[in-house]
Amino acid sequence: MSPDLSEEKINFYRENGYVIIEDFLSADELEHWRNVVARAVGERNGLKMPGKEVRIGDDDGINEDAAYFNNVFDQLLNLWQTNAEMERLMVDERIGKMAADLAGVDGIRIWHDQALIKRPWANPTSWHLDTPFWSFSDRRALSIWVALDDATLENGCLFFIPGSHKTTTFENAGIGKNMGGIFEVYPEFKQAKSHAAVMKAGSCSFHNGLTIHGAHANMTPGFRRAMTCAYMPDGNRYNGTPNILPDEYVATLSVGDLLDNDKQNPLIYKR
Ligand SMILES: O=C(O)CCC(=O)C(=O)O
Ligand SMILES: [Fe+2]
Repeated sequence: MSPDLSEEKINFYRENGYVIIEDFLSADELEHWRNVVARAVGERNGLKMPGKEVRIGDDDGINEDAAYFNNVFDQLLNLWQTNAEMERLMVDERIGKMAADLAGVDGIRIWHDQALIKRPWANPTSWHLDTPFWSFSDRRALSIWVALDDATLENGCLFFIPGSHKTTTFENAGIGKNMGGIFEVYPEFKQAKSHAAVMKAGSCSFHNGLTIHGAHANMTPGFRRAMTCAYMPDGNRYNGTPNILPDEYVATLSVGDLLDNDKQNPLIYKR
């Protein structure tokens, strides 16, 4: 893994709101990431995130929408908090530097990591924005998405609407059943052409949290595994949305407070 991004990659990201880095991981690194993800996910016994008693598939029976969402992907958050090997992968300063260079910021904190595993025949991930879900509001926030399997048109690769990050706001459509719901929020993109982020295993993409993105259904009997991490530029303040913050931490926060708790949001890179 090299932390140095070319000027061309950075410019592409700024212009389009996403960029693909081919061969981000070497073959050995990919093997290690796959093993760590498998171990970290296995240890959870279906627990989605530390601090909240929600298990994968728990709410399947509640209604049809929950059952649909549960078959978009298995989503396990903040694996870095429950697995030491995952923590080592996620706090890697080299990745922090890449994120900081792309975002054009001086410091990067982990917002949350997540393994996103599309099972065989999984539902599509409807078009959405990320940042509006989060507890801070920063147009520069971004995520890395590392392909642990080849991400193909058949098994559910990501798609982006190039340039959408420049004008979207913090209004969102949920990741529900309506694949194109976001285009009712942003009708100016109804005619936009999407870009399919087909990637080999070990490659990654970075995307701005305000870039409209989604993913295909998995039309194959194989898995489409991804390890992702969302990043908050250092210096952000609480906007009143609890998102994934533990209840005890939220109870101590007022709107406008600095989000600088290293146990929850470690600073992984500082210029
Ligand atoms: O992997 C997917 O299907 C969706 C990923 C996504 O929305 C994200 O990483 O922000
Ligand atoms: Fe997303």
